[in-house]
Amino acid sequence: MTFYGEDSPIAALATPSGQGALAIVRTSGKDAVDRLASCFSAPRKLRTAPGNTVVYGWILGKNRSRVDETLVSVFRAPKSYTGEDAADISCHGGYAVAQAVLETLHDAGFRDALPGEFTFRAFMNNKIDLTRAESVKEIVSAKSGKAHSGAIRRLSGGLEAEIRSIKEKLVRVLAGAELFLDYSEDEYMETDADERTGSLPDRARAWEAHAALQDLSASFRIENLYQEGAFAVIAGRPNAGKSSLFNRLVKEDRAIVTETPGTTRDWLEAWIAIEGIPVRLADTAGIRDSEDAVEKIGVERSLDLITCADVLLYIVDGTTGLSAEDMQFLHSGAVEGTPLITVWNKADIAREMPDNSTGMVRVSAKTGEGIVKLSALIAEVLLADHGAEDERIGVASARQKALIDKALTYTADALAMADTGQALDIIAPSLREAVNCLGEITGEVSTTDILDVMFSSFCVGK
Ligand SMILES: Nc1nc2c(ncn2[C@@H]2O[C@H](COP(=O)(O)OP(=O)(O)OP(=O)(O)O)[C@@H](O)[C@H]2O)c(=O)[nH]1
Ligand SMILES: [Mg+2]
Repeated sequence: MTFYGEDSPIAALATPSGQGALAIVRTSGKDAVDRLASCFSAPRKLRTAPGNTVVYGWILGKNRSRVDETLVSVFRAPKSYTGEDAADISCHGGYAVAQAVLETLHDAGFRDALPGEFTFRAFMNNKIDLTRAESVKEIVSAKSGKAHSGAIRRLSGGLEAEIRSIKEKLVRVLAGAELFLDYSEDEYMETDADERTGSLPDRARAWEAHAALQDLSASFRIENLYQEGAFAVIAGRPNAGKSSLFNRLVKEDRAIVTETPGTTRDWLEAWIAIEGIPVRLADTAGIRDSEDAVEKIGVERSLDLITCADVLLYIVDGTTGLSAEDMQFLHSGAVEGTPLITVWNKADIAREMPDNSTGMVRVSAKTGEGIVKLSALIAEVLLADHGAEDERIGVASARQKALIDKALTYTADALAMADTGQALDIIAPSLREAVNCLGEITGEVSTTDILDVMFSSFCVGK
């Protein structure tokens, strides 16, 4: 059975399998370079290659048959991604070639890397902390520029530094409290009542840590929005122009558009980016009472989708204006609780919008008029009251968020106890728990179970 946490030589295809100019097979581990040399056309050159150099040669298979012509980048411990001796084999792209190289490596004593095992080793060898390890996964899966830049900030150590600084504050408060405890127990049995039960020394610093934790906790919603994206649903009466708007936003003729009301039955979806936010956009069947069995099911699906939406784009046909059915729907339970943008469509031929039209935007799916404004409004609604600050440090993984919230609760508990004059020996354990939670985020405090779960969600080769 293979498991994380040993240094045996491992290999994996680090690039997607499929046709391409090049593929990279990554190796790492004890004797990785020597083992690779045993199936390489220039073994001595490879074996003696210093770190950060590139060696040209052929990978040789059974009976020294040529498998592929390659360039091998050699890295020497501890100056490699994993902290071990490592080699990246740059071979020709294509499924068969990479597979043949991997099989040759198996014969030379390499085993397949587990998901995330290279990054796991980097963590174990103190090359990176856990926030940076997680950012590697986030970079690989980033769907938009904003998600990518947030992950890059974490990879550069921004989040690690912030967590360490909060932790340091709490440790100092805790140290002050412990000192006070020892001091009063040993020598000050006679301290006055207020000091003994008394307020936490250095309480202002604990409040600073509390505020910083609150900021980090709040950052999750936005970082997660850029990382995972949001769901936007286009809905409205038949013929309002939903499919036309969908096509306009997707910039492709995806949905069928006709002048016959009830054209869309099955809903359609596509990913688009709105101001850096990945958005899954759905076009749905027009909502109306219908006798048609198929259309009825379509309408039910539209209503189901609305309940999962992060934002609802309700399309109104601007040539007819808000109908009684529109009004009834917009004030019904179906919409309640879902952020709503009302889109006054067909601006090229429509009448004026009503006076009271806040949260309403005038567009033409046909000419593109108002689409920029609509996109801005969608971003505004999704970001809610959080501005999109470009340089902020944020939390993007649910694991980090849960630990920050735990640390926040413990800190708040400690502060509340201090407020009510509880004894320091009752307050101190809460602070210690908060410090432990923060240590778990960066990986100073970690159990193998957590690590296994975390790294197994990586892709192989990372
Ligand atoms: N002039 C004008 N016509 C539009 C505009 N948007 C849609 N239309 C027309 O309105 C008709 C209905 O458009 P669709 O996009 O199919 O409307 P829908 O809301 O998807 O309709 P259903 O799928 O039947 O619910 C078509 O004839 C479109 O060409 C617009 O901005 N301006
Ligand atoms: Mg349609």
